[in-house]
Amino acid sequence: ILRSPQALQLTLALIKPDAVAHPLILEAVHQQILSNKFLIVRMRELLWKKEDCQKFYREHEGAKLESLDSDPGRFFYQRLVEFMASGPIRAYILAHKDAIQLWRTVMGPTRVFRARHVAPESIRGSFGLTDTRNTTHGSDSVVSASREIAAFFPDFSEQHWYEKEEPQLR
Ligand code: RTP
Ligand code: MG
Repeated sequence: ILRSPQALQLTLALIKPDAVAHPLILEAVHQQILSNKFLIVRMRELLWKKEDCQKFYREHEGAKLESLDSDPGRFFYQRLVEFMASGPIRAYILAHKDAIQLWRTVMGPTRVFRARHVAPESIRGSFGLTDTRNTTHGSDSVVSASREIAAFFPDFSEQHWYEKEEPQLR
């Protein structure tokens, strides 16, 4: 296998508490990862601390915590943080050609009614409950993928992985 970011891009995928809580849905999402031929580079299950969750989404959205109350675009922020810290989540580092875009396509649109309408076979179209409880997360760019991977896997070195580690399908 040719090992380079061009051939094999990395992304961070999360399975959110709504899906981890339901064994059949958790298994179905995991099967989507396998059937789309992602390499599972790392995987862990954890209960997210609320502070880490706030930090993750604050950086992600580029919004300051203090300004959230006055920003109507962020009305769901508090709800999202409470939800993401409400139960176990599963984090993956996934590798594939164009992994970031592929995983977002496999997830489907963020909003549940849109997902059911335009991508009923997608993960969110199949299992999404609400716009907040929408089963999965995926990085949206190379820059956010690096930051998000570091947030969940602080010991992981991209460079080491590309140069030294044998890819394994797990
Ligand atoms: P994600 O970051 O989770 O992969 O999804 P995304 O890019 O498609 O969505 P984004 O706009 O970045 O929003 C991040 C997460 O916020 C929750 N959300 N809730 N109206 C709502 O209640 C609402 N809108 C967004 C979702 O859980 C979304 O995944
Ligand atoms: Mg996003």
